[in-house]
Amino acid sequence: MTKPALTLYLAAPRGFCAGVDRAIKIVEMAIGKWGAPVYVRHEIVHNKFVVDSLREKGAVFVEELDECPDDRPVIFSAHGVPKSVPAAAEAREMIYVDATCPLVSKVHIEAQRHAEAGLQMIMIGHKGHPETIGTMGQLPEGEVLLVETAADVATVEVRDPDRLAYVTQTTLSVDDTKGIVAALEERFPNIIGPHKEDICYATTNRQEAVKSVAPKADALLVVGAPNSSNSRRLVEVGAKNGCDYAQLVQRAENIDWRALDGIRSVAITAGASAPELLVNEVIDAFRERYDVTVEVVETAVETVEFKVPRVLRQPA
Ligand code: 0O3
Ligand code: SF4
Repeated sequence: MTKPALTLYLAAPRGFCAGVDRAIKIVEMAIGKWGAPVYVRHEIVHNKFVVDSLREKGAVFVEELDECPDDRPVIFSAHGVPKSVPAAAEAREMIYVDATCPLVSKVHIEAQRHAEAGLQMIMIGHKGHPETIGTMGQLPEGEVLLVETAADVATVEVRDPDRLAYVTQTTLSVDDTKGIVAALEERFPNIIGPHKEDICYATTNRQEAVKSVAPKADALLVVGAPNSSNSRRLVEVGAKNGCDYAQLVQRAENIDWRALDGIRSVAITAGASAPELLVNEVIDAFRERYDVTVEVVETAVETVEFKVPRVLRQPA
C-alpha cells in the first residue's frame, strides 16, 4: 500500500539553547569529577528524557536543598535560584555548582542593581515558575511585585509610581509581553526597563521560527514537556499565527494520529529543553505512516555558546 504524501516543515532554530546545553554539561562533568551521586536541585531543565538520562548516569533530583546530604555536591538548575539557596549551601559548607543560565543571572543582576538605586521592582512572569521564584528571590521577600497579565498592571499597588523598574522572565511570549510592557508604561510613564525586555535570544528565535512555519502547515507539533514554559509558549504562538491544530508532544508515542487524519503538512519545532533525538523520533514516526518530504525553514542562525564554570573545566 502506498503511503500518503506529507510535507514536514522543520522550524530552525529549535531545541537546545546555549543555557540548556551548558546546564546539562555541568551535571555530566560534575558526575565525572566527583563521582555519583551528584544532587540536582529541581529538574536541571524541564525535560523528562534529559532528567531520566542524567539519573541513569548518577544524578539525584530533589526539589529542595534540605533533601541533599552535606557531603555530596549539589547543582542548581538552569532556571536560577533565590539568594537563600546558595546561602544555605554555604552555611552547610556544601560543594555547589550554579547551573543558572547566564542570561537568567543577568536578569538577577539587573533586579539587584535597580533595587540598590532605590527603585521598586516589578517582575513580569508566571507565578510559581522556578525562574520567577529565583529572580524575585534576589531581593527580600515582598520587595518584587509580580504581574502576569496586562490586567494585573491595573491593580498592582506600588510605593511610588515614579520610582519603578521592571524585569521579565526569559521565556515569555514576545507578543504578549509587549502588551504588558505597554500597560506598565502607560500607567507608570517613568518606569525603567531593559532595552527591549529580558526575553532571551533563544526564546525570541524559536517563536519567530514558529511564526514562519505555522501558517504553511495543517498542524504544529512542539516537542517539549508540559512544565516547560518556553515550549508551551511555542504552542500558543503557533495557534495565534495561523495553525488550527497546535499540540505539545513529549515523545512520538504522544502523537494523536487520529486528530492528524487527512493532513498534508505538519510543522515541527522543539522547546529549548527538548533534545534533537526526540525530534528525530517524531520525524521517524511520520516516516512510518507517510511518504515524507522534509523542508527546513530557517529564520535565524544561532552561534551563542556558554562556558561551563571553571571548577569543572579540565586544566588545558
Ligand atoms: O523556563 P522553562 O520552563 O521554559 O524551562 P525549560 O523548559 O527547562 O527550558 C530552559 C529555559 C530555562 C532554563 C530558563 O530560561
Ligand atoms: Fe538561557 Fe534563554 Fe536557554 Fe533560558 S531559554 S536557558 S535564558 S538561553
